[in-house]
Amino acid sequence: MGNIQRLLILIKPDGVKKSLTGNILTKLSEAKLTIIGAKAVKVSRELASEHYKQLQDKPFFGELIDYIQGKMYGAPYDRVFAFVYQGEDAIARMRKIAGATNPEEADAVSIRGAYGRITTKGVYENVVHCSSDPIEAEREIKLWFNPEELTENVYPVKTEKITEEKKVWA
Ligand code: DAT
Ligand code: MG
Repeated sequence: MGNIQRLLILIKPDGVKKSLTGNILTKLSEAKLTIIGAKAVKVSRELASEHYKQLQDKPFFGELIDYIQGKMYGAPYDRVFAFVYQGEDAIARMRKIAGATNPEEADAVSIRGAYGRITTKGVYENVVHCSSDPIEAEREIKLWFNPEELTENVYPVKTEKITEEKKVWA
C-alpha cells in the first residue's frame, strides 16, 4: 500500500451526449478506487484553455477547446462531469481502463476503444479525460476543484478572507 495517487477524470461532452455516464462509471469502478470529488461543470473558455495549455501550439488546439466545452452539442450536453479518484497506483490503473488517446488505437474493451471516434475534422472524441502523471494530476485537480469540494484534505491549504459577492440559496 505504498503508492496512493489521485487523478482527475472528466466525462467529456461526447460521453454526456451519448448517455454513457453510467457505463463509464461502471467501467472505472473496476479499479476499486475512492471518489473524493464529483460535480457537473459548464466549461468556460478560460478553464478549457488552462486545462489544455500544454497543447496550445498544436494545430488541433482550437477544436480541442470547442470540444471540451461541448460547443458542437449545445444544451443540455455542453458540460462535463468531473471526478477526483484516489487509491493505490490510481493513475496507471485508470489510464488502462480509459485506453489510448487515439480511439482507433485504443484497446477495444477500453472506454475510448469502445465508445470513442475520430470526427471527419480529425478531432479525437475520446469520451474521457484521465490525468497522466502525479504532477499533472495535482495541477488539474487544483484547477477543477476547490479544497472544500473534496472529501479529503489532499494538498496543503491556506485560509484567505474573500470579500467578493457569492451566490447562496435564496
Ligand atoms: P490524453 O488525453 O490521452 O492524456 P493528450 O494529453 O496527449 O492525451 O491530449 C489531450 C487531448 O487532445 C486528447 O484526449 C485528444 C486530443 N488530441 C491529442 N492528440 C491529438 C491528435 N493528434 N489529433 C487530434 N486530437 C488529439
Ligand atoms: Mg493528457
